Parts: sequence; structure tokens; C-alpha cells
Amino acid sequence: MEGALIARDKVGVQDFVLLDSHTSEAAFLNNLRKRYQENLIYTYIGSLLVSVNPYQELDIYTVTQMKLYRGVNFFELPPHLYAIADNAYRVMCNEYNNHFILISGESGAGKTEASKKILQYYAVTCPTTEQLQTVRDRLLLSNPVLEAFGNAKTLRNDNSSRFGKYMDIQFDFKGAPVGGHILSYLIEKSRVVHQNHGERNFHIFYQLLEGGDKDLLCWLGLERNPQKYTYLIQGRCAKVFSINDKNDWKIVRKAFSIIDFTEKDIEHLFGIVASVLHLGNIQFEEDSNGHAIIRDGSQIKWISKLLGAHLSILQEALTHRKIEARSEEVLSPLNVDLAFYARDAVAKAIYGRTFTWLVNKINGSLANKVGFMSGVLNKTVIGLLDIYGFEVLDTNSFEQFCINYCNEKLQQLLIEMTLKAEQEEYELEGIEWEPIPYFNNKIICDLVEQKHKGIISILDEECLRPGEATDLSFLEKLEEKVGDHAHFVTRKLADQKTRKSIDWVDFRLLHYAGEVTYCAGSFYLLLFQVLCNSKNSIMRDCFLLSELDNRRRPETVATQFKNSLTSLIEILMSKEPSYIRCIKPNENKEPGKFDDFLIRHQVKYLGLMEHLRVRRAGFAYRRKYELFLQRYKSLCPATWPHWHGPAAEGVERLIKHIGYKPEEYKLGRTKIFIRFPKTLFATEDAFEYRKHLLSKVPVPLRCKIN
Ligand code: AOV
Ligand code: MG
Repeated sequence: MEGALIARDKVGVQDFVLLDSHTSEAAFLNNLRKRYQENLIYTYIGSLLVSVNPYQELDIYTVTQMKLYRGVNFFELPPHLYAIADNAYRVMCNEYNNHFILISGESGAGKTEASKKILQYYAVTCPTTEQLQTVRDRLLLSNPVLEAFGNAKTLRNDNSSRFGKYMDIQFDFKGAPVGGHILSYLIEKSRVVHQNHGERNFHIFYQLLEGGDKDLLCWLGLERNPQKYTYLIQGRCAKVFSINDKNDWKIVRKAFSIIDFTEKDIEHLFGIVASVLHLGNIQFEEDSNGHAIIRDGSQIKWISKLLGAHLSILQEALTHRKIEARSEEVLSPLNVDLAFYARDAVAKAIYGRTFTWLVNKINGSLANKVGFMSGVLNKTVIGLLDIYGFEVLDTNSFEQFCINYCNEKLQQLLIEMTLKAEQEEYELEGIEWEPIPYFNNKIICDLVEQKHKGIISILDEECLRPGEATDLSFLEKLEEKVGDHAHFVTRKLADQKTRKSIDWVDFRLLHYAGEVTYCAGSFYLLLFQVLCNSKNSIMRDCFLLSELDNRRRPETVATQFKNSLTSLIEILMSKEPSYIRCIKPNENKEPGKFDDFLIRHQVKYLGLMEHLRVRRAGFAYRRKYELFLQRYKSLCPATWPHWHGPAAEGVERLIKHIGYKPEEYKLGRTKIFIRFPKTLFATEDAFEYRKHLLSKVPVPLRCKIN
């Protein structure tokens, strides 16, 4: 007994709900630290999983471990990602409903690793057939391809996701994965042309140079040395200790063949990647009229060859812009600064659109052909959400604004679906309840997205005044319209408060996860027409001619992003949630280092204490009387095989018969609420036992009644 106590004390408790002491932050951190020091990186708060990045390979993701978690009740084994994955899967199979697993946390906290491990879990443990092997392989191999093109080394994370990803895994009625679909969100295009010190461009550039064979590089007109390319050297860290570009290249090449890319696709794709590098090396100089001309024609020749675009048109397009004069289009020469700006805008547009093409291509190969062919329609999905985490850089641009806004939205979803929904439900069901206060970040979401009054609307309005609006006029509008908002720091106040002045081109927001100063920037696109006529088929798909005819004013990127997030939230709200909250233990990517200050901050803004308080005072499980009775009626002679009265009374008889104690449950208006998971598990085991008795199938070992 004593041994058990000591052991428990050393490794802490595996569910924060079971902490003996009152729910103080210190006790919470203590427990997290104890466990982390024993390499126990997972801890529950009820059914929510808290994960602390170990920054080292742990022996807990083996096939043996996966099999251990398959089909086992949540709390019977130590906390694990696999338990969350398995629970969602089992409920999906039993109740034929859709699920999602929301993985959140700041940059470097372990979201992408978690989502990959969950996908592997399904790939290994779900039933499959020979025919479905390909689907399984494609699901798994879509990851290295998307990471090559969408991830990069940042200061915070050597493999940082620079796009948001939501992936549906589709299952047939037998629970076999039969297909998938990916939605991607706003890739950070600015990285293509600029990287901060200590950061890299997207992995694919380095993989190609390091791993591509001689013939390929020769065909693309590339040299192996990344130092030769302007777009690859700004961060001054082309080589990263933890990354093996050569090896990753091999994996990506293999993945392409499994995901069904033709040799032509691959040729065109790398033609584009190489063209971006050539574009970056184009230099401009001034002619005698002060107009930009290209200094050396060699890069543009390569681009012309690789993109199949006419050399002289390409040249003209890089040094001129089209203006409309008296309903006529005329070419106006650019000065050198504008030509550089246009060159970078083109590189970003090409890369961004190629990324979208890539996602569509992968979706084509993940489409559920098996179910379709055999007439077995896929029944249900489990969605995995892995987005870019909240980040604060030295200079935060529009892209950080979008990333952090996205994190606000997901935090809001979590609050809506847990803290708020849970407390409202108790009230609605007439369950006695002492409300638990929490910070609702809706106020920040509104500041960003509210119609007419929010930052995005203000940005849109400014974009409607081309020629007149400037960064400065945008900032003045912000001051005027949201200057007195509690989460918008006006320049005056910021100066007094922090004694750190904000530049005239900056504005500052108080996000749920911390304060961020943004630098307002602008956006601008050229060279469209040349690319529509490109002979490179990917480029043609990416720059549709029909878009040119579209005279409607296009939506701004911010509004597009806002709309795509709104539909993402709708997709998620229609499914049953599971949550994984990832915590970053230190800023140095160091194993075993538990930085109290950093972790306390995350525990605070993630709202984990509030979550724990609601969980401790609340109920782990609830079901409508009808559903509960339907499932467990065989456990009581009065309700089996039929109960003719009101379902609530049937449930009362049933639980009296199986011996629920008064502290274990509460009866609401339409639902039964069960306080502890163990009560439900005992009922579930009894149900399984009874089912086997009735069907005369041998009883499996775990289904015994205690
Ligand atoms: P993120 O997805 O949350 O950041 P990652 O999942 O990429 O973070 O994790 C960052 C790094 O931490 C990984 O490259 C691994 O080295 C390490 N790591 C994370 N989880 C584990 C684990 N379970 N076991 C071992 N190492 C791990 V970002 O995409 O930047 O928001 O935008
Ligand atoms: Mg990531």
C-alpha cells in the first residue's frame, strides 16, 4: 500500500480531476512537472488530454502500444494520444456519428507530431483489406509531401507548419479507412521571398538541392549550393542540425509515386520550384530613363524554359505594369524598386497557388474510390485539425495576424463547446450548479472580425480606396474605430505603459495568449496574364484565364481567410469533439527542461484551470434518457425487452436495479448525468457481458463483472 502511494506521489496523478488538494495552479503545475520528469508527457483533465512536448523520442508509440490501447476503456491505461484516438473511433463505430480531434497549442508545442501519430494509429489498428492498403499508404504519405512544401525551420520550431491543415479520414461501415480529404488554410507565402534571421525557406527547396540527382539539377539549371540563391540565404542557416534534407528528399520522391503523381506532374512541379529560385536571383538596374531593366538574362531564360512562357513577354511583364487609360490597356515601365517588388509578388503567387494545386492533387488521390466502386458508401469521418500555433515574432506581419486570429477562433470554439456549453447545459437541465468564471475571448474575435466595426472590415474598406489608402491611413482608421477597445492598445497608451514606443506603422493587440505588435503591410499582384498562357500545365491550372475576365472586385485575403475559418468552425461544430492541448516546455527545444514560467503562462491562457474546475464539479458523461435506456435496458428485468413508460422513469428503474449510488449521478430534464467515468465503464462492461450471454458467444476476458 505504501509502495503504491510513493509511486503515485512520484509520478503524480494521471487525471488532474483526481488531484487530492484543491484545484490550485501550484498543485496543477506540480503534477505536470512530476510526470514530465518521469517522461510521462500525457495527463488527462477528464476526457481532455494535456500533452507536454518531450523533445526526445519516447518508446511509447510502438505497434505493441497501439494494440494495447485498441478497444480499451479510456481510464484503464495510462493517458495517451492513442486513447483519445481510439475513443473517438469507437464512439464513431457504435453511434455512427462524425468526430474531430482538435489539437491546439503554441508554435513548437507538438501539434503536428500528435496529428501524425494519430493518423499512424488508425493506419495500424483499423481493419483493412489489400485493396485498402493503397488508401492507407496515401493517407500516411500525404504528410511528407505537404510538410516539404508547407513546413519550414523557424526560430520556434525546426519543422514549423506554415499552413493550417484539416484532414478528414473517411471510414466505411466496417470501420476501415477508405479515403481522406484535406482542407488547407493560408500558407505563409512571404517566406518564399524573405526569411528572418535563423529561419529557412520551405523545406522543399533545400531537399531538391541537397537530394536531387545531378541530371535533374542540370535540367533545372540549378546548382547544388543553396548559398547561390537569394531566396535561400536571408536567414543565414541553410543547414539545420536536426534536419536531413537528403533523406527527406528520398521520402518525398517515393511519396509522389504512391500518391499517383505522373512523371510529367513531377517534372512540372520541380520546374516551378526551380523557377522560384531563378526568379529570386533576377537583378534589375536602371536604364537612362530611370526604368528597370533586367541585369543578366540567364535566369529569365531558365524560367522561360521551365514554365514554358515566352521570353520577351516574361521580360516585359517583369519590368512593366498594365494600366487602364481611356478603356485601353497600356504598358507602363516600372522603376527598380517596383520591379523587385513585382518579382517577389510573382514568386509568392506562384508558390502559393502551386501549394493549393498540390493539396487538390493529393485530395484526388485520397478520394474514396474503393467505397464508390463497390457501392459501399463511406459512413463517417474523423477530422484531425493541426494548424499553425500562436506566435509572436520580432516583426509580426499580416500573416502572423491571420495565424493568431485563427488561434483565437479555435480557442473560442473550445470555450463554446466546453466551458460555456457545459455550464449552460447544467442550467438548462435543472442541475444545481455554482457557475465557474472564465475568460471568454469572444471579445477579441469580435475585434478582428465584426462586420463594419472589426479590423478586417476596416482593412477591406481601405482596400476599396486604391491609390488613396496607405498603411498610415489604415492605422488612423483603426485608432478611430477600435482605439478604445480593451484589447487594442493605442500608440499613446502603449508608450506610457511599456515605455516601448510603437512605430507609426504598427498596431498592437492583446490576444488571449499574449500581446503582439503587428506591422501593417500591403499586397499587390502582377504578371498574371503570362502565367495563364504558360505551357507548364500546373501553372495553367493555377492561373485560370477566366479569372482575368472577372470584373468583380476580388475579396481581400483577410476576408477570404475569415470566411474559410467560419466554414471550418461550422464543419467542426457539426461533429463530436475530442481535445488535445499541447504545451511547449521550454524555448530551447531541450529534452527534460520544465520551464515553470513558460508553462504557467500556457496553462493560464489555455484555460486549463477553468476546465479542471468545471470537470471536477461536473459530470464526466451524459446521455439523453432514450439513448441510455436503449443501450442498457437489457440490464434490468423491468426495462427488458421493452419499457412502455416515459424514458426518464425507465432509466430511474434501471439505475436503481444496477445499484448506482446517489453521489454517482444526477437526473436532469432530458438527460442522465454520470459523475465518474468508472461508473459508466462498469455499466458498459455489464452490458457487454449480458450481450455475449444473450448471443451465446464466448465472453472475452475483459468483460467480467466485478
Ligand atoms: P507544432 O506543430 O505544435 O508547432 P511540432 O509537432 O512540429 O510542433 O513539434 C515540434 C518538435 O518537437 C518536433 O519536430 C519534434 O522534434 C518535437 N516533438 C513534438 N512532439 C513530440 C513527441 N511526442 N515525441 C518526440 N518529439 C516530439 V507549429 O507547426 O510551429 O505551431 O506552427
Ligand atoms: Mg505544426
